[in-house]
This record gives sequence, structure tokens and C-alpha cells, in this order.
Amino acid sequence: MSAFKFSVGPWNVHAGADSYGPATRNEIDLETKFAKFAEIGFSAVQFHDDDAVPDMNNMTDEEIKEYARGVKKLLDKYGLAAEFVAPRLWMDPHTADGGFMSSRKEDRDYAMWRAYRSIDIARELGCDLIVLWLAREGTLCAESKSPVWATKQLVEAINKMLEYDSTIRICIEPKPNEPIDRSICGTIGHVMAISAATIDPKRVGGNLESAHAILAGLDPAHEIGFALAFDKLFTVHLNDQNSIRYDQDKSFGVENIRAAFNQVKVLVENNYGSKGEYVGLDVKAMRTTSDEDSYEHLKNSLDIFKALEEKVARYDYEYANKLIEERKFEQLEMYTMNLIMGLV
Ligand code: XUL
Ligand code: MN
Repeated sequence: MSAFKFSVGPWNVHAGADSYGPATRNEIDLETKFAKFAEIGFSAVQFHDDDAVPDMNNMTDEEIKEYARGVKKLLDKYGLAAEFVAPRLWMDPHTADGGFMSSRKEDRDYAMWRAYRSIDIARELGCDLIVLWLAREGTLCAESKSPVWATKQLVEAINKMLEYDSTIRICIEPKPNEPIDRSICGTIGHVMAISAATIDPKRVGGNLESAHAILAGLDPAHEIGFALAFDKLFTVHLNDQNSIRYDQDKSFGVENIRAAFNQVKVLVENNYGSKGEYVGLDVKAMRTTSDEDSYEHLKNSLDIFKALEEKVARYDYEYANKLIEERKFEQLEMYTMNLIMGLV
């Protein structure tokens, strides 16, 4: 039995297309995904605005809310909650040069429209969290926009969202690059600075994704710890990543089991989840995965997380603290490795 509640997005079960080739599996409809998510142990679903309301660009504000109410009924049918809604500010032609900091005013207005509608959808789905994965907020051409102006644009956009709804919480998911070249908000440290500059810092926090931290050359457990120290870890996207290359969204723990152990350890030690936070798994299946194995990577990630949770429960803090006191870090390291390897 895990002490945590888990969440997942519909995009985590996908047809396998990448930038270099077409789909390798069939598409699966939303209801089938919900049923399977509930069956394998998830309590909540994460949404992009258009995961919930696919044709939202061609709908009125009222029609969007009405459609979202239908999705809420579907969630209820499977006993699932909605964790967050994230405006998808990277697919539409309006977002070719970013959203909140696009070089064109009409595009910035479009981004705000999507942000407000995301809040409306979140409200209909029964959640109070908006995630901003700022895919294209930065520069492709370094001289194309001032980083000072762009940073202020982001603060202003978040302030408008906070004003639009007096209790909504905004959660930035930082990433240093991809698809953008130079991101404006690349790490949890950047998130803290943006949060502090808004009109209501208590309502602005972060979503730490393991792979994104690794892409920034940072340790995911330390990034999690940094956010926890300021009470700013609103959610997490756990996964894994082989070094600094394209964003891989591998199953949790499959590349670096010790780093995964330390992510679980810092979450457990700081009672993450006690305020209702979910453990989100932002993992993707391999391109070679067959249709019938479409959910294996999710099951594997859950199993690995829970196995590491058990390891943390067995961690001998008395022994570890004694070793720390005596500064016997070689022994501390080997104790940890032996525990992970199942040798103690
Ligand atoms: C992109 C990423 C996204 C966000 C949701 O790298 O992690 O899946 O988590 O928009
Ligand atoms: Mn993510």
C-alpha cells in the first residue's frame, strides 16, 4: 500500500509518433484511458485544456464549460479526480513564437484566452490547479526578444490569471530547452523568482519534472527539495532521462535508480501529499511498444515508485545518522546502495 495518490495525463498513453516517424500504435479514446488508469491504480487525471475540450478554439466560452461538464461526469464514472489543467500553448499557429511572450500582440491575446479558458475548464472539472509548461516561452533566435521584457511578460500573464480567479493556483513546470532553444524559466529556482514577483506568491508554485531537471544538468531530488523548502511543490512529474539529450520521459527509475530512490526519499521525509498533492507520472511508452502493452510503462513506473517507497520505509535512519555524525560517508553510500540492491 502506497501512502501516495498517483496521477497521469491522457498524453502518457500515445500512438508512438515522434518527429521522425508516424504512429506505431492505434489511438485510444479518452474513456478507455480513464477506465484503464483507474484499474491500474491512478486516482487523478491531468489535462491539457484541449485534452478535455478538443475543439475549444471553435467553441464559445459557454460551450467550452458545458463540454467540460461532460468530461467531469466521465471522470466521476470511474472514480477519478482531475488534478490540473494546462493550456496547450505550443500547437496552434498563434503559438509559433510562444504564447505569453510571443512577439505579436494578437498571439499574446490568444495565449491569455487559452489561459482563461483553462481556468474555466479546471473549475468545471473540480480542480484549482493550472500547470504552465512553457514550451515555447523563450527564444529560437537569441536576439528576437529581450529576456527582461519576456520575463516581465510571464509575470504579467500569471498576475492576470490570479486576478481572473481569486483562488486558482498556478504551477510552472520548468524546462531549460526543447522545443525552445533558450527558455525563460528553466529551473525550480527560476520558478521561485517568478512566484515572488507575482501579486500572490502563495498561489504560484512549481511542478518539478525529473527529466527536465536532468536536462538542466541538475539533480531532481535536490530540485524537489528546493521547492519543498519554500512550500512551493504543488505537483511533480516523475520520470527518467538518459543524460542531456532530447526529452525522453522514460519510466520512473529505469536510468538512475539511486536518483529515483532519493526523489522518493525526499518526498516521504517531507510529507509530500499531506495537503492533497499527487505523484504525477509523466512517462511515455517506447515507439516499439505494441498496442496491448500501451500501459506497461505506467504500471512499471508505479511498481518502481512503490518498491522504492518500501525501501525508504526500511531506511535505517538511526544507523545513517550515526554514520553522518562520524562522517563515514563511504559506509553511508554503501549502506544506501546495498538497500537499493536488496542486499540488506
Ligand atoms: C513536456 C512535458 C509536458 C507537460 C504537460 O516536456 O513534460 O508533458 O508535462 O504539458
Ligand atoms: Mn511534464
